[in-house]
Amino acid sequence: MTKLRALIFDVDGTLADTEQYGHRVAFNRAFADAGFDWDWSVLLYGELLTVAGGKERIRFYLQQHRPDFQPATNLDELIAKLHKAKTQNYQQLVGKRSIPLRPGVKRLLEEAHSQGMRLAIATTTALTNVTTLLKQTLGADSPSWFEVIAAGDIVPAKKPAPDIYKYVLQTMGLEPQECVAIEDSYQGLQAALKAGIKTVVTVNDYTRNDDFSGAILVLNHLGEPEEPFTLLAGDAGDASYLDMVLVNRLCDRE
Ligand code: XBP
Ligand code: MG
Repeated sequence: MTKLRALIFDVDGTLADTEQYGHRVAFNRAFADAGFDWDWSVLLYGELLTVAGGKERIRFYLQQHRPDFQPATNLDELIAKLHKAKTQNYQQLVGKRSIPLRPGVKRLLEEAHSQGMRLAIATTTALTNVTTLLKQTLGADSPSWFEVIAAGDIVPAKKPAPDIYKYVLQTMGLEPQECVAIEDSYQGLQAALKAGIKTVVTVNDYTRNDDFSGAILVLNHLGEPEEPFTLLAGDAGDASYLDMVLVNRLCDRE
């Protein structure tokens, strides 16, 4: 039996549905402002999400969908410029409080924080995107609830590589079996599993058909007392929402 010492959260798609309503919209605005007619539809963005990281995603799009595109300047510089503009657009969108947290996220984070549970974030997106979302949804001091916010280019290999999770474990001085991760996608699950961390998955519209083999629990969302989750895989006992009692129970399982 291993004692739970930390909860590690993914951000995009897990804390909030930021992909469809935040990142995708921010990319499209950056493209239009730069004079490109590239429009990432909701459907196309689902395909592009197989590549984690905004800069990596733009490069993948050009290779797959605009093979004849000839940049006027250096391609790396163009991608960096577009991504910078996209990050600014994203800040504006999230700053307007237009993207709410998913069911159960605020409740679970507040419960964990009030119990003194160690918390961390392991995400592919830029640090500034994470802190803006946290402040807007959980309050100005909420970034300080997290001992480590591991984000963006802090590790060279993004999810599904395990590097971002290994970075969190190393920084916090924890063994993987002492932690539980919360993820929403195949790429995120693979990253956590390859780091040896038990993972709860909450699916969303972009990820509900992903392969979640190896997850300890798969839910439609974390659930609330008045809004029970739907169990998609795993054993949640008689629970109808994910609270610290259930997370501790999951961690105990070998
Ligand atoms: C989600 C991602 C990110 C964002 C874009 O990361 O794949 O690439 O879509 O972020 P996670 P940037 O689920 O790990 O939070 O443009 O800032 O790279
Ligand atoms: Mg995610």
